[in-house]
Amino acid sequence: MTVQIDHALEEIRRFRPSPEFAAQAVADARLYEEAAADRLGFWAEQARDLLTWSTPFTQTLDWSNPPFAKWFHDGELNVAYNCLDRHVEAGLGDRVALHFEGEPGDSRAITYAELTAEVKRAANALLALGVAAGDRVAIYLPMIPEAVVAMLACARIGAVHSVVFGGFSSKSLQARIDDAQAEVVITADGGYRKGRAFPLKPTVDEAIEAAETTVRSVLVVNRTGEDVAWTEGRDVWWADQLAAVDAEHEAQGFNAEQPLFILYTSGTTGNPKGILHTSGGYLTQAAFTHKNVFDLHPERDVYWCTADVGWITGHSYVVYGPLANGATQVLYEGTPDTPHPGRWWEIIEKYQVSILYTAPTAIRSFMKQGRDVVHGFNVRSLRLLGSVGEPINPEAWIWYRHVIGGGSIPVVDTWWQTETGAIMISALPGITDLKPGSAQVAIPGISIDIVDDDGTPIEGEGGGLLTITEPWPSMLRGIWGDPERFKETYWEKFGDRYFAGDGARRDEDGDIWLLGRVDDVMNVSGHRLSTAEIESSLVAHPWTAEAAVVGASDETTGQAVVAFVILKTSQADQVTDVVAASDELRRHVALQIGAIARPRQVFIVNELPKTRSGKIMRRLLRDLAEGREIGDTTTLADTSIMQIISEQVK
Ligand code: 6R9
Repeated sequence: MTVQIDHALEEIRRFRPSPEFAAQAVADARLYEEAAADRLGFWAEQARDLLTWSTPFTQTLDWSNPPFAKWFHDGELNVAYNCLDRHVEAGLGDRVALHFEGEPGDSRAITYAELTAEVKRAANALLALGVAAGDRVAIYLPMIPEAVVAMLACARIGAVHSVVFGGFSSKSLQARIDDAQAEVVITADGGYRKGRAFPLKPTVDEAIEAAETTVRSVLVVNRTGEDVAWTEGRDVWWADQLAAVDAEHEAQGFNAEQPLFILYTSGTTGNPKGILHTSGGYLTQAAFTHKNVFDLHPERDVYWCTADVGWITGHSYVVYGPLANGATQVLYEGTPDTPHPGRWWEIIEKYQVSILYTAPTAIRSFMKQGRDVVHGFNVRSLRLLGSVGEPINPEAWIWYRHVIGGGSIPVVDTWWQTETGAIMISALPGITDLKPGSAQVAIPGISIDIVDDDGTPIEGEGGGLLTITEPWPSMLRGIWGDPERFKETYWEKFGDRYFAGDGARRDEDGDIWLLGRVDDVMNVSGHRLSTAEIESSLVAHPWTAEAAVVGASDETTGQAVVAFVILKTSQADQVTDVVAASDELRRHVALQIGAIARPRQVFIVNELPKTRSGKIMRRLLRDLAEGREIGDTTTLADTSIMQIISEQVK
């Protein structure tokens, strides 16, 4: 039997690139032709054009032992040299690399020359602590410049960093230290979040205490100045250690397949997976997509990606892509609403940010507040907007373009994963006609296919499973220490192609629409319904700011759609009768996509359960909708949320 995901939501709005934008665009439509004519030749050319190699490669791809790929593997390069020294050597040392904005309002500009000098010292500091190429270093820091410095210092000496998000618990940190056997940890006394200093060092102490791995050294950045406990012989202040070592460090080339980092991503079941990325291919695709998808003009743009370096988006689009391209960017430590709800727009005005890359969850929370908050600031410096992390509802896309973008600038929705390392599906601004809600097209050199459960490509517009049919430069090279799990998770289902775990469909123009995680697909009376379309329909109602839908078991239909909806602040006061409101929203969905998708129940709530990177955790809502005990909530940003929602739903 072939099972497909049904689709019904139509979106007909289209936005042509303006002639002015197209005339100055970095991307060129010929990229698609070149990649189609000679895919490997295309990537080899990008690797040579965008990066500096200490030993040129002669072979592009070695796929003799699938699914273990090697890209450019007889070449050598130094990733940190590519992100730093070569820009200074090219006379760009005075260009600002980072405009750092601390949450309490402290700020500093760091040029490429300064960042290079700092990374050289940090590299020497790590060497002095006995860190050698291939060793793993755990990084547990707030969003401060030292996080970028620490990552690049590891890269510079061929050590493998494992960045652990500063909001994770000591238990998560301990598990990651042990899995990678990291013997050195880089942390800070603390950081600032939501108007308060929060401690980090005690969490590290606890994690090390519980860990099986013996952590030799802990480098501690002084950020908040709070008192910290100190283990003599193990703990060292970052500033002291950097001051004590030589200022000069010459970057040595490493093999293109030298491991660069491990980043843990939580699967739906089992332990988090340590996703392994290597050097040459990763940096090639990060730099290529950063330049072309964001239309980067490094000499005049100010770029801001709001992701934390603890996520893949922070790795590829705060650290490696932008710095390899010599970009000037904003690095912000805190939350969007501290000390006031317009903080982001204030930062954009202050630094004249021209490119903004953020997540739908943030856009929807601004939609909830209303446009007045944005209109208090001048954000007219923006000329390109990007989205990542979840499907962006067409209505949120329109809001982003109109309210933030002033109605005329491109919005690019970028689909990719921790595992893919860099953007895989996105419009290219200036070339692609934009469609709100669709991630649109595979980037040049990437081969995407949508198939049914048997792996048969889907003809027409039906929804199916998203797969990647050819190896790509920034693909994960494996799961740290677990090659079997790597094969099982991503390759076993179809044998010869990568299974992403997302539902997707292609429309009549060939544009790709992401439908949500396959695990979240609902089966109502034999129809497979995706979460994304019903959620987008709910968000298209003028009352709604945000929505999550799940399938709950149902005696007559197998599963029934249950929706959880957050109303816009401006509406919340007016909607007093929740029963009538929920009827109205149910009717709206039935009208927009059909009776089959009509939610059995719509609950009006104030919050939705989200991961720390802002993705909705539907699994927990399913538990609630089916009256089960709520499952594991440890990855929630706020673990009390489910309690609050349960009470509201009662
Ligand atoms: C970069 C990142 C990956 C999962 C992915 C998909 C979802 C990311 C998306 C998107 C629809 C987009 N996702 N971008 N869904 N449209 N533009 O988020 O990596 O944290 O590993 O998550 O996120 O479900 O499979 P990661």
